[in-house]
Amino acid sequence: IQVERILRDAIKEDGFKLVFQPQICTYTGKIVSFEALLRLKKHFISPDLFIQVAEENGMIIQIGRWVTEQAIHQIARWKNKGLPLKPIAINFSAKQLNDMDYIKFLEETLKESGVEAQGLEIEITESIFLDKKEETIVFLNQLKNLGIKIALDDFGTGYSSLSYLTFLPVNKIKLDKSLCDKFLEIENIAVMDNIISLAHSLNLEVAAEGVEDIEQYKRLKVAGCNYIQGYLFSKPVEALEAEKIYEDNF
Ligand code: G
Ligand code: G
Ligand code: MN
Ligand code: NA
Repeated sequence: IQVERILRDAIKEDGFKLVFQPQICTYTGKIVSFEALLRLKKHFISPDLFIQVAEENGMIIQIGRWVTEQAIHQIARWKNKGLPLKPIAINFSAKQLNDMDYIKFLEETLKESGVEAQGLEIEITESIFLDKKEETIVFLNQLKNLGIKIALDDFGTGYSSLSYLTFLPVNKIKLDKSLCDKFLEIENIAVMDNIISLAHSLNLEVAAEGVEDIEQYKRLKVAGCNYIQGYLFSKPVEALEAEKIYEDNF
């Protein structure tokens, strides 16, 4: 109930902010994109908790639109400063499928902001296929037709089989931190190699999340992992700091 009140206030009083974590290309060592992560300005409540509450009480619809709009505005600001386009990825909760006009809202916000669809990426998790498989595929195809890239987040934590990847309209998988950590153990390297080759054979790009360790990074690179994201390179940072990293990273 308390979290609910905090969220309600945050919606009314501009109490949210986005922080940005860079994703690095293992081949060039350069930043290719950022993931936007939601924070409460005035409270140290974990997003894991407040997102869950927002999903349960339906506030995620409004919050999800705010995140979408802010991410697009950030892309527009960077674009207007003459910085080269680096997409921003946002997290999309399964509950947001109930937002019937989301696609229209997205299209209009992109248009009003003068941002091309390639500037935005959307991260979904497998849980989105749990109850509404058909609807989800329709939704993902609408995003795809707009030119928005889709990433399957938290890969390796769920129940899904690799065969999912053959029919889902996704462009990228993001290997979950728990999976990447296991790759530090020698006996799991073959598993990592095979997941990455399989993804590549399906024309999917692969990002590794939660990379904190240089050895892990090197192994992921050898395995052909396209991108890494994690504290090794940067934690999620405020927009201005992201912009600084951005400029230093041409
Ligand atoms: O930094 P991290 O603690 O930000 O995020 C914790 C969890 O909250 C992750 O699973 C992340 O995907 C989720 N999350 C962070 N920001 C958002 C958001 O804007 N929307 C949704 N749906 N989930 C988010
Ligand atoms: O959206 P997703 O569920 O993938 O959220 C990513 C989560 O991982 C966020 O909570 C983010 O803050 C966190 N994170 C990003 N990099 C690292 C890292 O290197 N180590 C740890 N422990 N967490 C990370
Ligand atoms: Mn994510
Ligand atoms: Na993840």
